[in-house]
Amino acid sequence: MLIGIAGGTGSGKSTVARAISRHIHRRNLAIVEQDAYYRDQSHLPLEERKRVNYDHPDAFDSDLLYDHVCKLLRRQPIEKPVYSFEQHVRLPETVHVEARDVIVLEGILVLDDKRLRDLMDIKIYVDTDPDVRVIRRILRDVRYRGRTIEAVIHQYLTVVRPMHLEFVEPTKRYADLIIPEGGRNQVAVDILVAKIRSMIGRTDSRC
Ligand code: UZR
Ligand code: MG
Repeated sequence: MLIGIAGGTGSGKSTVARAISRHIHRRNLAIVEQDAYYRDQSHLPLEERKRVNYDHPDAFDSDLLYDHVCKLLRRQPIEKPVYSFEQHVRLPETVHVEARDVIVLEGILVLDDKRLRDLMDIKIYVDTDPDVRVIRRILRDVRYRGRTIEAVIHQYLTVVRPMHLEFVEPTKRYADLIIPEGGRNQVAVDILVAKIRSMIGRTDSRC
């Protein structure tokens, strides 16, 4: 089965995915991050790479992501790309991911692609207030993605926010479930875990 988890930057998508994975055995669950499928920008000089719009659906290699999700659902392993947020490039190494009963696909725009939506058994939108999201985003990008506070705020106001309103937020309408506050919402995580447990072992083929 495929579970899609969408939501704005800093909403807690990865945290929900990790919270689920703590309760489901590793042999039954694999997590795929849409972030890993950012297009390689190595053909551009570094200064230009920084100006690419990474919050637009075109920033992702959607065909490769769709192909990999299909492979996993067909019980074939994939080599998941590794993306560098510092360099804005796809790194030479990959991560081997084995097919599992449950595939969790998380990322800002996973509900934007109709092909992916049609494969999903459960569509989730993590809905967290924008002030909380932007604070989390500043802390994360400064700590882990080598940015300055000024750069994060500038990018947020000029690109991240408008793209969120245009492309991310509208996909909420496709969600089966809207989870407020992400991974700290223990009730939502418990309900999802119970649902997933009840579906493990079920097989069908869609692609
Ligand atoms: P999440 N992103 C970068 O900052 N640099 C890149 O090279 C690629 C992506 C950001 C992207 C988006 N936007 O808001 C965020 N910008 O990663 C999505 N600007 O990741 O959902 O984990 O926040
Ligand atoms: Mg994340």
